Amino acid sequence: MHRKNTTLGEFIIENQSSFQYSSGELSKLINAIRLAAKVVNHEVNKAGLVDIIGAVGDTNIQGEDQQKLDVLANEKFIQTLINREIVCGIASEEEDDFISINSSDNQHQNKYVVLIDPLDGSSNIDVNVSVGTIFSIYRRVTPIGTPVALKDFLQPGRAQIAAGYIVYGTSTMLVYTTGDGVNGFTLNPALGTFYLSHPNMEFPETGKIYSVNEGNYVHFPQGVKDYIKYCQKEEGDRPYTSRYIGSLVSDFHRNMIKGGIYLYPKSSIAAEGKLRLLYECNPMAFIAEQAKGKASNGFDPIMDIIPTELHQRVPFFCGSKKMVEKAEEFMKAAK
Ligand code: P6P
Repeated sequence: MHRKNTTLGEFIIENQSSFQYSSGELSKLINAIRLAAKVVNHEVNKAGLVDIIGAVGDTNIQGEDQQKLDVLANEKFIQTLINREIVCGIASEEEDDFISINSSDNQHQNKYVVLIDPLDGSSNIDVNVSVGTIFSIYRRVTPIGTPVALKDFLQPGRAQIAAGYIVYGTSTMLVYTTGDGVNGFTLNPALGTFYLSHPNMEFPETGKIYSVNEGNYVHFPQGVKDYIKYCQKEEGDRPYTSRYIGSLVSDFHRNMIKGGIYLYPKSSIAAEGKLRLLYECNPMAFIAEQAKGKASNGFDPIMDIIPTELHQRVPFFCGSKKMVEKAEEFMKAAK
């Protein structure tokens, strides 16, 4: 059991040896993410005070209006990771293609790639509702010493060596796993230090919260419609409560603490759903499974999907194990 109030820095050092690839580079990588999280947190917390709110007038490859904080968060995480000379490549929701990092003196010697959604839930920025950052870390599969390639990023979620998120909410938390459980650290803004506040986080096996954008109900597949009606039925432990923040990180975080399920299904208006496999669903699925929860596309585990494109989307069902399994039952029955 980890000691509460350990700082994130102490935790990384204390647990480095338990990580099978413990060469110190992963520790440096997590520390780089910690630094970038503090920088972005500072900007998010004062967004209303300076002219940083609002769209920059561009759209990203997703066709979504880029909010200024999206662009800033993207720049801060990329710059911090490049400066630390730990990764050989980065993919981001805000970048059309992956970034190959060839620091002059070490000629592609770094062995990790990072995939990020720098600011998830950005539609919430202008209305002061919590947003988040999601990250996913893999070892490269192409030879060290060569430029990173697309196949280094198109790895199934099972191959992740670490994943986590930062939620910029009433407090700022960094939650991550390296495959040995999930731990949550809360930032003390006065000290700029993350402290272990939520050791060994686990999803309750079931819960009473379902998170889905019911505005899309008429467009959902029959199995999803049937599951939503099941959640609303006066029977047994139901009706459940509907809670949908519009920020995956925030809905996921609340559901992991209280028990619940998050769904972003495919629909007649979103053929494969909205969420991106590589830098949203895979990292959240790694965390979910490490926290004894479950994550699927309604039928099969998210982390078993073999990626084909950098920004591909997948339907996403994630949360308390028994709730995801019940939703999958409805999906299979309606198939
Ligand atoms: P909708 C944010 O853009 C996001 O990717 C998730 O964080 C969030 O859960 C979802 O999209 C909200 O999408 O279509 O319900 O507004």
